[in-house]
Amino acid sequence: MAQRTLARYLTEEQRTKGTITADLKFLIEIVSRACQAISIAIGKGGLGDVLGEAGSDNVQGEAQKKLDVLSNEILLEANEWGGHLAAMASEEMDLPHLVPNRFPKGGYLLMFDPLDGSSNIDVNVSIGTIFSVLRCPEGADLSTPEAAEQAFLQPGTTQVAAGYAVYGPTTVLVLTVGEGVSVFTLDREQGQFVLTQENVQIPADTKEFAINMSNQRFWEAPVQRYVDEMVAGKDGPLGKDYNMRWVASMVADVHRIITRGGIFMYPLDSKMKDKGGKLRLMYEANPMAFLIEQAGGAATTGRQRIMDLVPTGLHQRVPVILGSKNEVDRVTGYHAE
Ligand code: AHM
Ligand code: MG
Repeated sequence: MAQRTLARYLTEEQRTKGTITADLKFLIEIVSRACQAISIAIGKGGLGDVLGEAGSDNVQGEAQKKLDVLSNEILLEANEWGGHLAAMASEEMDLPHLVPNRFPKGGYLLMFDPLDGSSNIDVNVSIGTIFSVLRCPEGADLSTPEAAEQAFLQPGTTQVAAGYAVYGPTTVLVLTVGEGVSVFTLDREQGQFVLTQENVQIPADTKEFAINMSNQRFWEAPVQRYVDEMVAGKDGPLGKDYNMRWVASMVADVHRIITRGGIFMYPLDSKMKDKGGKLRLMYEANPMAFLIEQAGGAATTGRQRIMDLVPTGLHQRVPVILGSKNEVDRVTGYHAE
């Protein structure tokens, strides 16, 4: 059987399921091309002028790395001319980026975290790109970037596609268009993403958890209880030994869960309570929740399904608990008690 490149896969899906429009297909292909370009830039490492600080801060007051800025530019430039988008929004930009007037406009909105896992860039650990696609509402005001923000504030359930790329030992692209989850691996010789796994299913049970343990003293009681129970292992109430992993790149931690199950938590904690959490709803939590649910897992804030949240701001932060269904249900249940 012929290799199923991403382009071929999308065309076949378009023909058989009708869920993918020509514009959405084009959009996903363009994003994948941008991810290839980012992968090449990252691969230069110390040989290119790509590592280190950019000398600027993003809207959330975080220092931007050169690769954060470069990845953002690559995604913007790749996507703005094609006629498939109404606007884009990014972790690295305060306000939405409108499609310049000299280019045609389309019906989709694209959001991204251009380079997730910034603290891992300079130490040669896996990092990635996360993206989410929405339909632009009819009659949305796109006259100014300020006005355009409103069009993006839709719950995660309205996403038409979501995915991430992980730049690790291999570069993979993981995608959902709402019909399950597929994994593509970058064939560097061909310069193409090739389908390597379809219908990904996350096991409902797991013995592996991911959380930044250094925040333990700041967590709420339900998370304290759950982690205590896991750490107690075979002798505790859960009756099994657990293993812990924390890459500190959400893309890499989520990819491990997509591959072999597990639970990932960046819960609410007392030191960031006023911010709402650490991770961003629109371009981190929602796309990952969509992928995880499409692979049979669950994603909540501890109190609510992530994709049901009605957003109030482009850069809104939320607590995130996602992964193997039975474990996510357990800790979400502890919050309800
Ligand atoms: P970033 O988008 O600025 O890279 O921040 C998000 C990252 C996630 O990828 C990761 O799960 C988390 O922050 C790690 O946080 P910590 O450094 O507290 O462990
Ligand atoms: Mg991020």
